[in-house]
Amino acid sequence: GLPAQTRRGALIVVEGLDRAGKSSQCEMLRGFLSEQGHVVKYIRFPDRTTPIGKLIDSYLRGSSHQDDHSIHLLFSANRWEIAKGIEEDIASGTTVIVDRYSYSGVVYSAAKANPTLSLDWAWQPEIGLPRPDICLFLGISPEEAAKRGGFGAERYENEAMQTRVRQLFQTIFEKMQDVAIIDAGKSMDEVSKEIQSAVTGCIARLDTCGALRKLE
Ligand code: Z5A
Ligand code: MG
Repeated sequence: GLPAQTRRGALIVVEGLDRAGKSSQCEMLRGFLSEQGHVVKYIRFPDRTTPIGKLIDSYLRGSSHQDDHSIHLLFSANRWEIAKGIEEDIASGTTVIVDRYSYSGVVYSAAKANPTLSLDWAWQPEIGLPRPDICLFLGISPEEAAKRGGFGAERYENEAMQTRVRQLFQTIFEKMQDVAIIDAGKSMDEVSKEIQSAVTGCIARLDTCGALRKLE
């Protein structure tokens, strides 16, 4: 007979402000979905392990300088080098959880207020990448974030940058589809429950909505 049709996996992106708990929540979501019988992979951007990722890592730690446009394109290239793998995983039934994605990409670059690096310019190299089935945005007030520790030593971890990042995230998510805005100022378990319910709804709807789409 015909081989059973493999149900595709879901592409789940977790975005948010610094110290909102993205990585903690990605781990918890991975556990939750695995228990439900899903095959799950957890990846994060930047992926600092590839040759391009090593350039990004050195830039973020302040060990090297890069032109604003150049580093922007490297962050995007870091997604493109893994995009095919994501598509193959999804097609073969694996659900992929992604910690930061194109939205961080455009927001942090545009927050630099470089006159030739608009949000619109920044979005162009993202076009054609796998489009998330759902994007969870973890919002947190500066006061709550501060309780989770001071700024780290990396390049973007300062007040001025974070304020612009906050505004820009709001700008892009206001008009976007398939976003769930999550109040990440609550306890770890409360946040996790909200994420689980948004993701469960998304996976239930996937049955009928066909193939993985692309960013446009
Ligand atoms: N960047 C870019 O410019 N362009 C791009 O295309 C991409 C990224 C993809 C590095 O990112 C930088 O790269 C980032 C954006 C830029 N710049 N900044 N700033 P990263 O992903 O490597 O950053 P990170 O090191 O993962 O830090 P983070 O994002 O700030 O953390 P998080 O993942 O959101 O939070 P966490 O590690 O899960 O939790 C932080 C702490 O809070 C930890 O002690 C937890 O135990 C605690 N926590 C978490 N949740 C809670 C709750 N609910 N209550 C109390 N405490 C909590
Ligand atoms: Mg993180």
